[in-house]
Amino acid sequence: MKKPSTKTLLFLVLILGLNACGGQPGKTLTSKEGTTVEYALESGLEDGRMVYIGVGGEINGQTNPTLTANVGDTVKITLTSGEGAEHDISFPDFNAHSEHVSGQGNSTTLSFIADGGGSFVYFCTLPGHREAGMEGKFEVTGEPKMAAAPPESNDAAVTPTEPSMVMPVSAQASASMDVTDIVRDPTDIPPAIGVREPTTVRINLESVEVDGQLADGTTFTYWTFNGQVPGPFLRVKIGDTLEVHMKNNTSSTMTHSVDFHAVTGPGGGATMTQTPPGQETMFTAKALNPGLFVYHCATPMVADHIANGMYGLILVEPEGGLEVVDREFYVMQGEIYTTGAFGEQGHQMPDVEKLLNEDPEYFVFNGAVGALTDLKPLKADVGQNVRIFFGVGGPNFTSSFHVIGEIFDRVYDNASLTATPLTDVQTVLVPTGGATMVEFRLEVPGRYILVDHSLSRLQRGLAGFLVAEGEENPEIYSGTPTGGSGH
Ligand SMILES: [Cu+2]
Repeated sequence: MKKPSTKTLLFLVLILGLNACGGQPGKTLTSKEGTTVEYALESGLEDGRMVYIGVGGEINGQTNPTLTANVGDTVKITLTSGEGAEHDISFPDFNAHSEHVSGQGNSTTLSFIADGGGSFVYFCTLPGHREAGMEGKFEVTGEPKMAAAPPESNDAAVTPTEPSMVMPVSAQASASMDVTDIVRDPTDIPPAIGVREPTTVRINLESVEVDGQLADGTTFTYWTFNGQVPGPFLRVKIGDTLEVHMKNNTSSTMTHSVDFHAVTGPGGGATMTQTPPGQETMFTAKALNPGLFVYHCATPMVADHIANGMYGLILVEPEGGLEVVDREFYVMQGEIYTTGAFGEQGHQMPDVEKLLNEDPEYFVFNGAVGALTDLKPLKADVGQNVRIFFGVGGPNFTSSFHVIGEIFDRVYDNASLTATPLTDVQTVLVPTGGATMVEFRLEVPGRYILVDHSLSRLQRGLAGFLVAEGEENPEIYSGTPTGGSGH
């Protein structure tokens, strides 16, 4: 964090001093008598974007209204959280930053002096919010703002994306946080449905923002469905009606929602589930197509919500259900974009710049480094038939899914459960927001490693173990171990 320069301090002292004694703000900073201009803004969602909406006066109802003032004016901004999510407003050229505000109807005010003319911007500094649309213009009429006026004049590196300006308040609480296990157990799958009449299935989702372990000594604030990554594995049958109840935990800072790829209708549910903290929404939809589908949060910036952990799979069983196997596993791949480099210790903040540049620090199965190796490896016995439901949350990277030392006997490519499966496949390509279903029989005991065969990602945390126990099978595999993957 930058230390304030002498000029900054002088500037602040001037403002504070003037305010304290009820003087005329701006008088000593400009040659012109200042007046006070007041604006009220409310945060909201509009056409899938996060925006500021003008309240009252000329800007009433306008989206990201252009705010105006004259040099020397005192500008007073009241920001209200219209939809309940956490926001702020910042005028970086004037070193003016509001407090964070959250909870529907709560407000914060910000006052500063427009100490120079020109065309400027204001925006929300919460990660991703500016990119999602919360940005407007601030026009000041009068003498151009001098280079000497802003305190950062001798440092050209100050930009709106400076980390210190996008650091949410929660970062300060990292030392005392509770760290939760956010890893979804790969065996956490509801039982098969098989043959039954279509019915209405209630689905309860709750978005929860939780500090979890990303890697050894490293934590991250995840945004989750039901507290873990991926979200719960949902299992319904073709013809069922989904009754989706979407709750957003009262402790959330963001609005969240859900888009089901299994749903037919605009938004896949996202248009009916934009849910502010502490509220609940609902929609129903009929499962028309069988398959294995991704669901994810679809609140702007969607990529940000996905990167932070908001994705899961829903299986729509075809008529008659799936063939019975001995073991089923649930695995999803995603990337995480942190301010610190891979392996950096302590609490990590999301990095929107890296997200937009598609430059992740971590690649993970089931939410965290070590999730499916040290913490919750897949386990089965030799002779068993294994099925893996594999999906990619992303948000940006496809997977070349491969199990080292195994061959997929059957691949339900692109998770199509009605097409004839591919047979005898080594590696399967899975798109972001897509899935696959693979099946194979375990013949030889040992440790098989789940990877994305874009293998640099192993170095960024992406690996899982499938441990097969049972009798050696020298007819199929034998020799003297020398090390290497799998042994
Ligand atoms: Cu979300």
